[in-house]
Amino acid sequence: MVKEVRDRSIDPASREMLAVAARAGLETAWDRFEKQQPQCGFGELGLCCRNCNMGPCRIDPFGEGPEKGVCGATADIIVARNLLRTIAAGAAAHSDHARDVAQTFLHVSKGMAQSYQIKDKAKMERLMKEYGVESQIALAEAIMAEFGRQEGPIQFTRRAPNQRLELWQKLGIEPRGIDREIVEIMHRTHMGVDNDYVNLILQGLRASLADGWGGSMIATELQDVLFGTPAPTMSEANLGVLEEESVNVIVHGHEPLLSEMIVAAASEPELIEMAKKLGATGINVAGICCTGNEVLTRHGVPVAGNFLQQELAVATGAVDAMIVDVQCVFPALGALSSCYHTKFISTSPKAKFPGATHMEFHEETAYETARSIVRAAVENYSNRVPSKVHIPEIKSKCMVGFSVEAIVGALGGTLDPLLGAIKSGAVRGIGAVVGCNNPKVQHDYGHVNLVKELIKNNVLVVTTGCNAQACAKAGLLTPEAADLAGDGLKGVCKALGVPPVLHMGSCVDISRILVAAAAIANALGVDISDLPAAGAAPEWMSEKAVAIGAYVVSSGVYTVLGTVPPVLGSKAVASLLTQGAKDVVGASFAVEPDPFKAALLMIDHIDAKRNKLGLI
Ligand code: XCC
Ligand code: SF4
Repeated sequence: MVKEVRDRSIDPASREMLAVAARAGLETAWDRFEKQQPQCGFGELGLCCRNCNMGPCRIDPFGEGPEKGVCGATADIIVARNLLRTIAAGAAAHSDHARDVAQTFLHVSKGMAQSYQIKDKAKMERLMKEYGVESQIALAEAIMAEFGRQEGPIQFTRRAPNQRLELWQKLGIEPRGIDREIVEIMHRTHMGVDNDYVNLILQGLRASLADGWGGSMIATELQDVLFGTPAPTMSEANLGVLEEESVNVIVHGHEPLLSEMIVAAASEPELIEMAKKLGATGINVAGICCTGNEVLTRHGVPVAGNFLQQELAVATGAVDAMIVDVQCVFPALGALSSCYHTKFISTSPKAKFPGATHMEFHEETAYETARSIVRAAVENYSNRVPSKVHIPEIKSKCMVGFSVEAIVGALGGTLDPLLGAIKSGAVRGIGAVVGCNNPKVQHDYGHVNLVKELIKNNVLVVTTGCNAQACAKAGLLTPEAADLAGDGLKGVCKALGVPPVLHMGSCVDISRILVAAAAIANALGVDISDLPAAGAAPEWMSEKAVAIGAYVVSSGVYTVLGTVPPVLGSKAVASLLTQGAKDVVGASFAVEPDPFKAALLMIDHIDAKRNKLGLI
């Protein structure tokens, strides 16, 4: 049965475009999701294995069919191995992104990547101190070495509280080099290697820590060095940021190495002049997914939408170029773009798509390539079919750019006012709400309702990724949104002039949340797991989200998932993740699809931690 448009999304702009797409007979992720029903039960439970060619094997969850694979692997082993491979893929995605940024930073240090500069020198100098090196090149080399480090911990893990570090050491999960941990997952999940689900999961946690305190943190830090550390900025979000009279260029994907250059090229007078000659008023860049967050938080570039809106943006008929790099890009965009004049441009040698024009992007010639891409977009403006253009007149204002540095700045240079507010109870605790969209959940419903419920209960929310974009669209990222918060949080936000929901960046920037959590824990002299804080991913879908969930929990933060991970085929694994983990890493997962109930779980957890700290 085809769901009504209103059941698919709570976002009015998306509803409007879903109706437009339906009238035009276009297929979207929601339609394809329905065609997949019922989805494979073995897959949902994590019970199928194709790690060798004696298989594929699957375990009967009802205990009537096979209980073991051909090799003898049980449900526990298969579920754990599958989970580990998911973590490996997610950690690899973040970390390979980080590697590209680190490589660019290295080349900038050697004067080889002319399009890029150092934008935050002070931050670079802080990093040099942290690494104990004297030069920019030495810093770049030391960071590059983190990927292949065979022994010894990754430097940024030293930012964690001592109690946390000791715990990781005791458990044997202090991460070594990023590549090493990911390779070790692939080895240990190969047929006939690690067949102890607890031992397997510990390696999953170790690799995830190499992502959170390694790959993701490296990406964040070096992106700040190269492109500037975000500071509070106003912008707008939702499909209504597209402009009927302008050349609309969308950047979608994850790496600011590309989107930064596109933003710069789009402001070049010569290209703007060219657009004007073709009858446009100018060039309008807008973002989708995390590369959108990167240029939003650094330059105030508006956001066209989050993950599930990528097709809806094309369906406006007003996108002259959809420029993508890596991650979260639907291969469906090729066929869809061909129904419009939209030029779908892939840029990464790692990510090609059917139906895309490939304009490969290399750091040595970054700006020139960005220029030709923007030029192609401008030229394409004249191919627009006015009768096919439909832009919903819906957008919201948002205040973004809350890096840790910016938060400390807003607090007057120290965390003390925030600590004071937490101690007094004005701020009951901190909720980190992050993650994707997923057609299993009504679009943005989980995000917006969970966040609203938390702020109503005086929980200060920090957000990244597609949740941040959902919040932006729902108007929750404005100082005025403080009126939706409980009295305590409202007072704090009004005094500081900040929103009750702080946009901290893209998904790799969840590392900023780790840094903030570590700083707060250190200031209070406790472990991260003692903080009145909780995390949530109400609509998560990607493997990256699983890696994130794993490192957040391993760092000591209780985390509520809104969609069910494929682990229920093993009672042992499921209970280790939701119960046992508490005794191991001091935090665990919970699964709660209802955002109102999820908020209650988080608030109960926060209250319990407050009690333990002796705060009322
Ligand atoms: Fe992708 Fe980062 Fe998920 Fe959004 S939140 S759908 S991973 S863009 Ni990362
Ligand atoms: Fe089957 Fe074992 Fe091979 Fe997996 S590793 S496919 S369970 S025989």
